[in-house]
Amino acid sequence: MARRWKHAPEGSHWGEFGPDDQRGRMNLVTPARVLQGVAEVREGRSFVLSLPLDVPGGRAMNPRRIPPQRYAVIRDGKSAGQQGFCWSYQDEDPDLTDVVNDDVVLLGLQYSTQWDSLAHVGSRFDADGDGVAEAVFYNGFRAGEEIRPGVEDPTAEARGEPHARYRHPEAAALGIERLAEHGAQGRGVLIDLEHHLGRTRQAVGYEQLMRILDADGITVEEGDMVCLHTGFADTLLAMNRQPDVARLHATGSGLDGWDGRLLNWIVDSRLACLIADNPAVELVVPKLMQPRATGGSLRQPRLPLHEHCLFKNGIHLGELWYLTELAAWLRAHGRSRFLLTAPPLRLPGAVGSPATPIATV
Ligand code: UVW
Repeated sequence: MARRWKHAPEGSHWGEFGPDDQRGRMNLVTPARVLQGVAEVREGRSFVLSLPLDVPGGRAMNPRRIPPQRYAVIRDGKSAGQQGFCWSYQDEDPDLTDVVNDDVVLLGLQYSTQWDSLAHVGSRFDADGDGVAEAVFYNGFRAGEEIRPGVEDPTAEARGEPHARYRHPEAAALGIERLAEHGAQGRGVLIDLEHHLGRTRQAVGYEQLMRILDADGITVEEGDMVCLHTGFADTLLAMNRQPDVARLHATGSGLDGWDGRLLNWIVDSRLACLIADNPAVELVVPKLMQPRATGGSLRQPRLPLHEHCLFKNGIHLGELWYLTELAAWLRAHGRSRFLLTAPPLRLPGAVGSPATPIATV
């Protein structure tokens, strides 16, 4: 396939794994790196790194995202648990003893513990050099072409289902199934920001991160799946599905996406992906934004780390993971590495996915 860009964005590495690559830096998690992860398994003990998927609770934390709504499958007027076994819509066989439960869920795929695919955040960028900025994603895949918006259903809002306005949104490129097909298994490395910084909200830049890595004797190597523990998810979980948004806005650190040295380190360290127990890995604080007025309009991302990772460098982001128990165990045992197994749903075209990641030590 011809290259789909003439200009790559500044600071990007489009084409690093080939012009058609859709896996990004997860390519660095090779079989040899998986074996390094397996070598970290010494106790056979596992930690689940997911929140219950109905946390945070409600829509206060992010009104765009809907909590799971589960429905029982009703067949022939019988609810789940009352139904017998049948393969089709034919009558059930009264001589069979099985009773069956099925259910259906409507769930924002990025409501709780999640992966962001490379189709989640792109940028308005003039990739083909014709002077017109278009919505473009990693490796030049375009919205409206490879990444399709789905079919508009203008009646959705009137029906009280605003989330259904665009039916079957489809990412024909860069969908989350690309990560699932990799397996998302490798060596995890946990950086315990909370241990050093507490749970007060602060933006962590390059200098501070390097001090923490030095203090804890951590080296991030090529292909590592890097997890940042801030304590945010633990505070959220304790709120028991009634999130106190004002308190959460004051809780937990995040990376400073405006720190160029930090962004360079993310690329130069050759880490494979970045994961945090907070909502965005980076700290989204308006006062950190440094608007450049261009003809009266702002030309900058709201989420600079998302732009740098997902759009420019093919680095998947994991958010709202639950890392507290793992962090405590690793510290008590003088360790920071583990085997991480974290496949997303193999749901073709999805731009994000819930996950139930497992750390094994
Ligand atoms: C946005 O809200 C854009 O995304 P995320 O969940 O990745 O922080």
